[in-house]
Amino acid sequence: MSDVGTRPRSKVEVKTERPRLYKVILLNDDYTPREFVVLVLKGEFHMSEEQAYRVMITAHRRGVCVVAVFAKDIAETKATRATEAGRSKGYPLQFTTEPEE
Ligand code: TYC
Repeated sequence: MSDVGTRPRSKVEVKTERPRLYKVILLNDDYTPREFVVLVLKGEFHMSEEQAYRVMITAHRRGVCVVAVFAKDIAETKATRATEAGRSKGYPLQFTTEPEE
């Protein structure tokens, strides 16, 4: 018999890192109507009226509000679509993304 399988092997440790999540951030502006911001949040981020209103009013008062976190490509797609929804109506509404710590 050969010694196949009896020698100690050096183990290769495989570490998979969880992909980073990205925040979608809503920015305040002086022109987009509040109701329209709520509409976009409900449509693109599947929020209830109450959740959407809370996020909108937080951005209105503080300048920015985190809407939700997603994998990078999903966050970017949603931010682009939501920003485009405002643009198509002539509003300067903006959504950006940034990585979570
Ligand atoms: N500040 C806007 C207004 O007074 C409403 C608004 C809220 C716009 C939140 C953008 O992210 C925003 N009409």
